[in-house]
Amino acid sequence: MRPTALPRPLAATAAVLAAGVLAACASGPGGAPSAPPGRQGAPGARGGPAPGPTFETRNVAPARAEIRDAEGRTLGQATFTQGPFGVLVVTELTGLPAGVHAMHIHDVGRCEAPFTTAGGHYNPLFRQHGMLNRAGFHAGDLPNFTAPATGTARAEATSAAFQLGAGVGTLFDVDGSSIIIHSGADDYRSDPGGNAGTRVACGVITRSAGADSTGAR
Ligand SMILES: [Cu+2]
Repeated sequence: MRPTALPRPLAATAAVLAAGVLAACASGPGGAPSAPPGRQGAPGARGGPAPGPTFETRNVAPARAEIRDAEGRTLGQATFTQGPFGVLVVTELTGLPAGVHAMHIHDVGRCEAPFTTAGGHYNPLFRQHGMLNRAGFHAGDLPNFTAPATGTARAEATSAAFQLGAGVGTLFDVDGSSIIIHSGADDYRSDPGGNAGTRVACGVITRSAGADSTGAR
């Protein structure tokens, strides 16, 4: 299916909007967001028109991936929800080695250990890897997250660089897409993989039950 136009966020640099749960959140007394004096925004900005939605959400079903390690054990799942400004990705995993792990969307929806069948990072615009790379980034780039020594790792991120609907950046192109967890952290710079180590777990991204299988909206 051919896109009719390049969605604006795919050309933007600020695609990954939010990092994992362990990211610090600057806040002032009482938990209110703090801002330096005089930096609260341009005069008249408050109350101005909000930017319109970028993505169609009507009839765009959520998606999920069951994430398994190389021995076939299920570690958890990721869910994908299309919002008007990007996709919310929520991942919950147990049994990962403690520490910081990279997480990416990979190009092919096939997860046969050692997961090379998933291909490289999802990169429909042929960029280099990394949010900190001036020649970047891959649409499939996502923030690192931290797994605790015991218990469940939960990561939340949003991205406007891919979408669940039809068009440029759809996760449901002809060969599908997968989500991969790596043994180490992404350095956000090194092309093509972020120096993130081996692929420790993988899940094929599928539309949730009852969804329109064509991706049409
Ligand atoms: Cu990866």
